[in-house]
Amino acid sequence: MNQFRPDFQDRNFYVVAGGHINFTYKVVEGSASFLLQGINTEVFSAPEKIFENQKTLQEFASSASTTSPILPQLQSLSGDYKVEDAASGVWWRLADFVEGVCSYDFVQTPIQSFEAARGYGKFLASFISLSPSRLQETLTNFHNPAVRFQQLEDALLHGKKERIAVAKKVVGRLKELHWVVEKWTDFVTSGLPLRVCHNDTKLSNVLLYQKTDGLAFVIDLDTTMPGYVMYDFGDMMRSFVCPVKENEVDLSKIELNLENYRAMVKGFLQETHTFLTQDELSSLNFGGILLTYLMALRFLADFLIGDKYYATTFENENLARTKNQLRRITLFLNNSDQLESIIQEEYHLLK
Ligand code: GN1
Ligand code: MG
Repeated sequence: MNQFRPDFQDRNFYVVAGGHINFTYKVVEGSASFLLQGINTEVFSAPEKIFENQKTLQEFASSASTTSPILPQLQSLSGDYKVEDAASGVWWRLADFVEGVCSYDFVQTPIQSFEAARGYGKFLASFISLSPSRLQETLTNFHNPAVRFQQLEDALLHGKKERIAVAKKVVGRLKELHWVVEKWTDFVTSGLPLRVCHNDTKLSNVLLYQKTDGLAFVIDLDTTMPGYVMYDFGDMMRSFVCPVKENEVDLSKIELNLENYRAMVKGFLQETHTFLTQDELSSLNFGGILLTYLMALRFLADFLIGDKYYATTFENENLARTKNQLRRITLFLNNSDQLESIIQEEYHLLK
């Protein structure tokens, strides 16, 4: 903290829980408070790329005419957006702590869905004229389902025997869904444009004002890199549309809330309809299936190798997360016509 701000006598640190990957603290200095975050370098083996991207995005946002919803990071005393602690190898970043905002694990009202989706739409819109090639790939093959499927195959070969036995049925279902990998290949080879994507558009990465549920900021730019619009729409669909947490074990509680879905589509398209191509528009719902499938593959592979990536708080949590994602996929597939019509209806209202 002293390398971001001059030494302060009465500084207090509080742990902020939430993300699966990085570690976050609220730091209070008298009447000022900050959000201090340490990057997990086991996941991000080249953290410098995150900071280069942050700088590129922040500089672009401050010079562009469209306002970006990103939460700016603060410079250290040496003028960087980071402080590297050589002893522990941890890279730190700091932002102002915004009072009166919060994030949610699942959508409670259509307004939250609309506002959060508007945030991610605004994010895409605000970087639409920044060439994606200006950004570094912070994690390679992050949303590549062929690679994620292979990671599951590897986990089935080298993972924990007793866990592989417990997950047999779930593995079978994931293999049945392998067509998602082929469909992804068709989409990306058909010439979808690369965009500056956020790539981690779960609900909790948007801050909303507590009192009004209005959009405040889009956070967590660790995975902002070149991608397809279907990734950002898809991860929203995965996390916004079923009103339960992603580790809910009671699958009967996982339902599709079409009102929240429509609000999400409305909010997202309001900000993006001017530039989305027809191909992008027709890829959106597939994005929901793709991103949910990716997470199912990743949670299960992690379960099989012993929970090395995603922090867990109860036994077999990563298996529960996988089953939860599979239930969502079934709902998306069973309601695909309706989901598609909602996109078309909302798009035509704006055109
Ligand atoms: C991780 O960093 P966090 O907790 O927002 C993951 C995402 C997953 C998400 C599932 C770098 O996000 O891809 O969708 O968990 N981020 C990384 O909750 O792997
Ligand atoms: Mg993240």
